[in-house]
Amino acid sequence: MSRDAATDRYQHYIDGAWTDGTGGETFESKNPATGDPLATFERGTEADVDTALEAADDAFEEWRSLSYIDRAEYLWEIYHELRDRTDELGEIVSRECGKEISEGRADVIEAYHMVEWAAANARHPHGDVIPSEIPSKDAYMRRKPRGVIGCITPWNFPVAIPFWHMAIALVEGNTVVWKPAEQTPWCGQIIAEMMDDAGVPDGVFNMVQGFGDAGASIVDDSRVDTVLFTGSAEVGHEIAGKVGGEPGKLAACEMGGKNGIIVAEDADLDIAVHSAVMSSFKTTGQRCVSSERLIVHEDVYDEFKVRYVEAAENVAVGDPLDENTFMGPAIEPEHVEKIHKHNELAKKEGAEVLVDRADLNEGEIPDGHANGNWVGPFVYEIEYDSDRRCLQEECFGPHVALIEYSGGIERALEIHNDTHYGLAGAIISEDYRKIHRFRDEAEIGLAYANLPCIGAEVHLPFGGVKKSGNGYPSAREVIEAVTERTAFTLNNSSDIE
Ligand code: TXE
Repeated sequence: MSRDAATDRYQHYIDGAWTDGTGGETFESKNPATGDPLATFERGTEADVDTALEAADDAFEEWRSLSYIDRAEYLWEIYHELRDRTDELGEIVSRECGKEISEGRADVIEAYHMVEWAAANARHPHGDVIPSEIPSKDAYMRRKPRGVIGCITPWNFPVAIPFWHMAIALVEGNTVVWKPAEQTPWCGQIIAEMMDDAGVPDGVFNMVQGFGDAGASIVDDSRVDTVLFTGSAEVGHEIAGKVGGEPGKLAACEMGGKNGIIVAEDADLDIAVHSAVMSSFKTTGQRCVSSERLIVHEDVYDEFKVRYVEAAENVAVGDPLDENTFMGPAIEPEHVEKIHKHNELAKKEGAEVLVDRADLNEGEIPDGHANGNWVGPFVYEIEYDSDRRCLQEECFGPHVALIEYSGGIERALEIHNDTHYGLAGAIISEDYRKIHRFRDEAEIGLAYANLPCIGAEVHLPFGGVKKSGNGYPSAREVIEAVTERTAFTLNNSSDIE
């Protein structure tokens, strides 16, 4: 049973069993749109992580000895479950992390795309046959699982990102200890129930609920062979630093960005406004690929500004369960405070405010939702200056700067690349030469042209450069982080060398 009926707490899932933690402490998951508690969860400790790691370590040899196809069978079960329950789970995502309902469903859809890709991959060749320098020799590369994978995930894609981490890791023959984000333990609970229902063997998948201290216990343990992390740059850099000092251990960390969209002088402004609105306000700006800098050529600046401002004034903020809502609440009260601080910082640094719905307009908060974490669009124009913190620091909210540029694509790229981050960016242009220069010279891992800068396809790499990424914990590139490579050479002749 997943919930202790006597205490009404949801438990950890360790070694194939639902279990109370050792610490005796609990925490609540809350609905960001109402502030209402949703459920109570055990708070994991170092001792709970230790038990989970022991189970994962013990289960590894047997799990790795199964064929890829047999391991994938468990994931096919989960794939069908995710597909069949998309509407129900999408609503849970929406209720627990405040995403618009369509985005809640999209989170589940992305999860089953990942599971499908990972499970189908079991039927693909694993490794490379490589011609040897000597004709009588065969040479090839084989992949092997690394062992125990520690997965630490954020709240903003509470179903998709865990599967981005875990689906490939499991099919490749690794075992997993996962800590969901403390803001979205209910989604964690449901994923653990699916693993249990699918009959994943004991110890192969383990979930410990809790906070950063439980995450740190996973990172610090020598039984963990790879850490997969998605979250803040602060924590990601700390993890990469710690793991970097341990030979044989790997960390793949995907962090945030200060993403930009370039609107060139030849842009189709319908595409430009649509892309900018989608990239800055969907999921309340709380995506690692959300765009907070719009870099617009002087020839189209005034028209773009008028149209974008009008769109931002009209973005429908409201109950995430209402299909007409474009933008729901922020994740938690502390995050609303953080967003306000970023808005204030921009003002202090000379921003000309164009839209300030941060406190929302009279009557915008839906009935019965007064205690939600509400915050609306904040748009400003500002002269570009590299030293302005508001143009460098990620807000992770509906906070957007308009920057006018003159000159060619070189100037736009110079501004675009002038941040410590390097996750995602887009160009809106009808000129393929500018688009190709952007593709080649933008210092980012995810580049979009004539599209909102928000898409992810699981069979493409997903990750960043500079401060945004250190390895790829997401989508297909996870294979590199969860497998070892053996270069094998066989002598087919009887010659002795
Ligand atoms: O992230 P954290 P938070 C960014 C965004 C946001 C900020 C903070 O800027 O405002 O991060 O979000 C676990 N060792 N992104 O607080 O703290 C933690 O329990 C090991 C970008 O949610 O990094 C959670 O499970 N683990 C991002 C996970 O790390 C630790 C999505 C992420 O938490 C830990 C989310 C530690 N010392 C936030 N401390 C994106 N790329 O989309 C915390 N954790």
